[in-house]
Amino acid sequence: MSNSAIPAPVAAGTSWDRKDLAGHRAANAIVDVLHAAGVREIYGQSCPTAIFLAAEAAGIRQIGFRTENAGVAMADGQARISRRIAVVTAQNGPAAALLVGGLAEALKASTPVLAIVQEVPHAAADKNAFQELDHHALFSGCAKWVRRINLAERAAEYTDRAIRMATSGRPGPVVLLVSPDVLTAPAPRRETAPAHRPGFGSFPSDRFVPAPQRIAELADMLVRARQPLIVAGGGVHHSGAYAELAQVRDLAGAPLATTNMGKGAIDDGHPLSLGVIGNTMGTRSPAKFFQEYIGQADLVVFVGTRTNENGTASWTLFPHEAAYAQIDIDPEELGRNYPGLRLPGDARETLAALAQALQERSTPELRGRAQAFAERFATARRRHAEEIRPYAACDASPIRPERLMAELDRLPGETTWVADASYSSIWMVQYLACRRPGSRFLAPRGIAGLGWGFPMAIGAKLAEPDRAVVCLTGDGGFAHCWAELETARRHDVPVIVVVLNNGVLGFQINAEESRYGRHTEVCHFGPIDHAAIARACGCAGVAVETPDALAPALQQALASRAPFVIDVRTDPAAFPPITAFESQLTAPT
Ligand SMILES: Cc1ncc(C[n+]2csc(CCOP(=O)(O)OP(=O)(O)O)c2C)c(N)n1
Ligand SMILES: [Mg+2]
Repeated sequence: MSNSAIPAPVAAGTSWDRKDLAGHRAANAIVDVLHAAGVREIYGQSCPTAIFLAAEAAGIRQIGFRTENAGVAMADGQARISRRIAVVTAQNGPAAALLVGGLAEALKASTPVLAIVQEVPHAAADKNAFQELDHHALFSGCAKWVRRINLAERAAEYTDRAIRMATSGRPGPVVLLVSPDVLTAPAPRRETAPAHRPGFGSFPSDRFVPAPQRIAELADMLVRARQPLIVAGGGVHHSGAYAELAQVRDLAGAPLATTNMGKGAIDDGHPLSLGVIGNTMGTRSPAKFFQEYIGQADLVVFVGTRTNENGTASWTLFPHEAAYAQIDIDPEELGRNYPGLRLPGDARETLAALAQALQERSTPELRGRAQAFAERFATARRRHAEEIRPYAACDASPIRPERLMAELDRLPGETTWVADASYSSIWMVQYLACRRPGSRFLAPRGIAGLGWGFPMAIGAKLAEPDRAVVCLTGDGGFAHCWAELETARRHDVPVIVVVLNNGVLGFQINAEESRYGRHTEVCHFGPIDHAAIARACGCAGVAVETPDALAPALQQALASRAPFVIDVRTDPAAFPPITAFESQLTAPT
């Protein structure tokens, strides 16, 4: 073989060459579409730089996170609250890899997040360029859709498509891969605004309903049922189906419960509310005394829930003999674990149609059964109140989490609650009451990764700056993301962080004790002063050792203009009412 048959190595040029950004480039084209989708913040670390230079010029603010895994959680929190697409960016390689966990959360929680990830320049591709990685393979398991923009002329088109993919059908995260050479290449100016309808960037983008006979069939099933139960999941929040859900409850005289993700969809004080059900119905849980009703239900209607392990107590909670129906925007979820009547559709519109069908069938007798249920549930509520009282009023130090929750539950005004994974999210959904349907209680319960609660709270506060945002987190989870205190201060995002500082990986201990009767050494931490960490980052912070100091600390936090950390010394022996941990219960301290 002669030398002439071997291709000469191609000089890749260098990525350090000065780029010309004058005129309209692909980066501008992408930013124009983001702007048309209502994006006003992008979570990034100045990379891909051409995007941020274009974004700045378009009035889009960059929120500079400290770590990419926190950045994607911030975008997720913002999307959940605003019900709009949120955008995060990352450099190629290690930074891109740090997006994986957060995108997986968004995939499981059905949140539309757009990740724009830098690629190495085309001329250097597949040559082991610095930090080159196969991003398609990296994101294939944690995103709904992944594409590379190869031509500057198509940058706007791909961005538009990415947003539509994220916000249509079952919402979810999408990834756009783009190299700096494409971003800085000239791109035609498109008239983006007129091409986009007003709802562009918000979700759900299409509110479709099941065929009318399926609706009629469900209405008939509800009328016929002796002991119906409706279980609402996070899809009810995504759809904004609060009023319609309540209307169906009233017309059918049917009790309502929610999953963890559905918390906030129903008024916990309503006589037909059973609260959050699933794997946390043990001693001192508000739903413990509703178990009898749930165990005898003859019809279970799921709305916007993926019927996952925790929400169904490992698929043991609902009776085998009951009839089932499921409303979900994703037909693939229908009948996954509970085959029954399939109702593919948007929760709000489907429930509205169901309400209409029930109106035609409603009788005074049907509406009257609500009264009988309500009396039965009132007894259950009284029994719970008696059971929880000594804990909610407990004056001991270290502080019982139930006492902390009782203090938080008294906070005045509208609050967006956010909790980290682990016990914080269970304390939150079990012991903070929803008084207005549509109140939000966010938690990274898509795949329950530690350390995502606090950054989600930052995103939630940016979505609704005028509303108080309080984040509950364990000390283990908070250690994943302390660094973002500086981000919150720098960008003036005054969230309140309540650390349940029990000095241990609580859940880990109880899980190990349940399974093996003992636990390992690393579940215990050395002492940490979280208030000092807050102050070191320019935030405010106080330590709380005794229950009487909780209310003043909360008042101080609410009045603070800076992010505020309340480091609460909590009882390491306390754990929330996870049914599987009942065997570890001891007498109150
Ligand atoms: C990223 C990640 N790592 C590990 C876990 C496993 N895990 C779940 S809960 C938990 C303990 C959390 O401790 P802490 O945040 O202090 O909360 P506590 O249970 O003590 O209230 C661990 C290690 C996880 N869910 N996510
Ligand atoms: Mg802990």
